[in-house]
This record gives sequence, C-alpha cells and structure tokens, in this order.
Amino acid sequence: STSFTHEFNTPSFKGKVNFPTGLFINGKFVDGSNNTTIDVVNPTTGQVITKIAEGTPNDVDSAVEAAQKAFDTVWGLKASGSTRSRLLTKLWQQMEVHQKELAALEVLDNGKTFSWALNGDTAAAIETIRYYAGWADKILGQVQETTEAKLTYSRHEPIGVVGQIIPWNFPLLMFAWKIGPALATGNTIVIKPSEFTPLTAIRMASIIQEIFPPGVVNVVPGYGNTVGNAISTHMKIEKVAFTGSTLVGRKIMEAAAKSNLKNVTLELGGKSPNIIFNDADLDQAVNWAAHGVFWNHGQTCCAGTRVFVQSGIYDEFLKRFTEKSKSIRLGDPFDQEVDQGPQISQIQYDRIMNYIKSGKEQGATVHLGGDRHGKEGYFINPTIFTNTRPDMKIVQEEIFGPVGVLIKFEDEEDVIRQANDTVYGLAAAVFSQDITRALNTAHRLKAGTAWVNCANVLDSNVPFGGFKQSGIGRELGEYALQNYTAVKAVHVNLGIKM
Ligand code: TXE
Repeated sequence: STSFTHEFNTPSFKGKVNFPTGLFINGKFVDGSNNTTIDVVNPTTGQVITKIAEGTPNDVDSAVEAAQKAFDTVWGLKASGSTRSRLLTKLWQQMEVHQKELAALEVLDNGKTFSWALNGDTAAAIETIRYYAGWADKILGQVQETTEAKLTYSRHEPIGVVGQIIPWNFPLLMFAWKIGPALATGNTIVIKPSEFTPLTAIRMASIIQEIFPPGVVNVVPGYGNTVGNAISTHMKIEKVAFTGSTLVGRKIMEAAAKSNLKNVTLELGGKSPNIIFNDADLDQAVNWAAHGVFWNHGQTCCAGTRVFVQSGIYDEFLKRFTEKSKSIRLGDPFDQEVDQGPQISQIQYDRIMNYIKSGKEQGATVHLGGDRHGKEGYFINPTIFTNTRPDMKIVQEEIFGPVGVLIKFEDEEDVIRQANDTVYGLAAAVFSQDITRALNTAHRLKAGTAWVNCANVLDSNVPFGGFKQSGIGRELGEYALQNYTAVKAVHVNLGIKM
C-alpha cells in the first residue's frame, strides 16, 4: 500500500497531512488487484494531486467476503447495540479531532470553500454519525397481540453486507449519511466513493481502522462501470444504497433486478422549484434563493434552480437577485474572501457550458454570467437566465452548476402546476408571509422536502429523499433505519395443538 502526504499552506489551513491510501479491505490498505491507479485532480488548478489505487470487481469480491465474515463473527447480531453505539461515538469524536484536516482534504479534492467544508460538510458529517450513534441501542421490534396461545413479535434484524455508492458533490457528508444508519443497525459495508473525490473516504478508512473490527467497513475506490457495477450486481450483497444521477440510478435498479433482487434505495437528481410570492420578505427571499441556486457551486441535488417570482415583485426581485449573484466572489476555495470555487471536473464544466449554450440557442436570455471565470481550473460565473419557456432544456433538466432560471408568474394555481411539471420531485421552496398560502403551497408541491421561507437546510433527524424520479426511500432521521433492517416475524406457540 501507499500513502498520501501533503503540506497545506493556505490562508485557512496550515499543516501537513500524511495517511495511508489504497483500497481498505478487511482492515488493511491494499493495492487494487490489477495494480492500476486513478489520478485525483484538484479542480481549482486542473493539476493531478495524487494517484490512488483503483479497485476492480475482484476487489469487490474480497471486500464482500471480508464484510460477510465480520458480519458473522463480530458485527451483525454479534455486536450489541451498546457496542455499536460506543464505536460510532468514538468515530464522530475522532472525526472531530481531525475535522480541519478532513475539511482541507475536501477542499483540495472537491473545490468547495474551506469555510463550507469545515462548518457545513464536516460538521454535518460528524453530526450525522453522532445522531446514529444514539440510535444503535434503540432499534425496536414490536409485539403483536394475536391469541393467548401464541406470542408473536417482530425483530428488526440487520440485512447483512450492504453496498453503498456515493457521488462527488458532498463526498464526506454522503459517506456519513450512508455508513451512519447502516452501522447503527448492525450491517457491514462495502462502499465506493466517487472516482473524482476519493480522498476523504480513504482518510476516514484510516480513522475507522483504529476503531472498528476488520471487515465492518470496506472502502473500494474505483469507477462506476467496474466497481459500482460489481456492487450493484453482486449476488452476496442484499442491499444497495446509491446517491448520484438518475441515469445511473436506473442502471442500479436494473442491475439489482437482474442479479439477486437486492433491496435498492436511490437519492437522485432534481430540478427544484422555489416559489416567491408578492408578499414575501424580499431581502430574505433573495438571499435564500441565491443560496438555493448557488450553494456548493450549484452541485446540489436539491438546488432550487427554477425560481418562480410573482409579477408584482418580479422586477425588484430580479434587480436584487442580480446584485446578490454579482457579489459572489470566485477564486481559490482556501481563500477566506472567496464564496465560490470551481466545478468538480472538466466533464462537468463542459456539461454546464453546453446547457448554457442550449439555453441561448433555444432563445432564453442570459441575464448574468454564462461564462468562464479565470484561466485555470473549472470556474463558471453565477448565471441567471430569464425569458425561458417551460419546454426548454435549461428549465427541464438538472444542470448541476451555478445556473438558475427566473420565471415570472401571475397566479397561484398556475405556479403550482408549473412547479410540479417536472420528472423530478426532490425538494421545493415557497416564500410568503401569509402562513396559509405558504403551507397550502408547501403541501401541494410534489417533493420529498418542502422549505417554507428557507432553502437547502437539512437536519440529521429529518428525512430526506425524493418523489417521482428523484429517488426511492428516505435518508436521515429514523426513516433511514428502515433501509438497513429486515423485519422478521416470530410466532411462538404457547399451547396451540395440532
Ligand atoms: O454522476 P454518476 P456523474 C447528477 C448531476 C450530474 C450528473 C452526472 O446532474 O451532472 O449526475 O454526474 C457511480 N454502476 N448528479 O456522471 O455517474 C460513480 O462512480 C454503479 C446528481 O458524476 O451518477 C459515482 O460513484 N455505479 C447527484 C456515482 O455513481 C456507477 C450527485 C455517482 O456518479 C455507475 C452527482 C454504474 N454503472 C451527480 N456509473 C446527486 N443526486 O446529488 C457511475 N457510477
């Protein structure tokens, strides 16, 4: 196995990191079975940071074998809820000790700003593990009353070896969302980080190595069509959880259906509406709407990218929203004066630029931005489109970049119809000071999350997931526990004679 050493000398973080790299299988760091590597690129510069071991389907087999052994011998029904809770507690405490280092790695690998990586991503990741540490010894079955001649009850048993495939937009946070509920309920794990952002997952593996028995968590970095496919088609993985594109989500369900009918949960794309009524608190609506579109450089599944503004305030909103968007400072994400870093990759940069091009070609107006920032790295200026039509690609499809469309509307019925006119249903937001209007609207929007007078806010104990083609199942909260338990009914005869 190899290691990664890096000296950070940035305005927000100074210090040296040094940790082992490789596939993390059965508690050890190992090379991939083909001895090949993947280049990890810094999106701020476009330069290669390091090479990491590339996993293969054979490595997935080894990881599943290790995970099954751990499930049978030290985890699963062999570890009490109290033990699982204690180890998860150690995990979040160690994450807290290494929080700045994890944040710095995330910035280097993903390009998000250090302040968000520290106070957003890593803080929320720690909080997620803390939350699920609390659940580990509170997994309850039920007793069902039948007849006095029988005792019947249900057990919520761990499923076994679970596969988890995560994306690059919130690498550490998605790692935490996935492993938290799976470990709390007693499953063992084979997880694949995105090939674009493997560093924090690998760093987490060395923290996990100090705390959990070998094989409980296995981290296999690699590509989707090899490692990801091996996980979703694996005959000995009973459950797969995925966060990523709707396109790949479909492939995963298909792979599950064609292999062993493994249980599938999906957290996919979105094109979330944000509805701003005439009676909204305008300043707040502008600030939240900007956060809705531009947070994490627009690389957010629940981004409120379709901003519907009622005609009475449309001009004023557009003016203030433009000012707010112009004030976003782009540059080195380690610089404390910077609000927005680069997009994740050349591929994503090109994708977003193609969407911008298609918006122009289909006749929308680029009101702001639409162009590259700087000369190196993958920076795109905050972009606002106006004068769109409902059938345009930029109105219908997930762009996953700092691009929002502003749409004027007149009446409530019409805006709810337009807001729901999408294949997605991940999130929605509504801004109004009239509580009745705000709640009525929130309830009529077809989305897994509805924000009232805010946007993109999440909590560890609140369920998150999509309606329609945005996904299946819910993450976070008590709901996520269901993804990782199998319900067994036990009938005990207390006197029925045959
Ligand atoms: O995602 P992929 P990409 C959306 C967003 C973005 C688009 C493309 O619109 O522009 O997807 O991004 C793994 N079997 N989101 O191509 O490919 C892959 O290795 C199994 C929304 O980067 O879906 C990675 O680990 N796994 C989103 C993970 O899937 C496969 C977050 C996600 O990558 C696989 C990211 C396969 N055949 C992108 N192919 C969100 N919902 O937050 C790839 N993967």
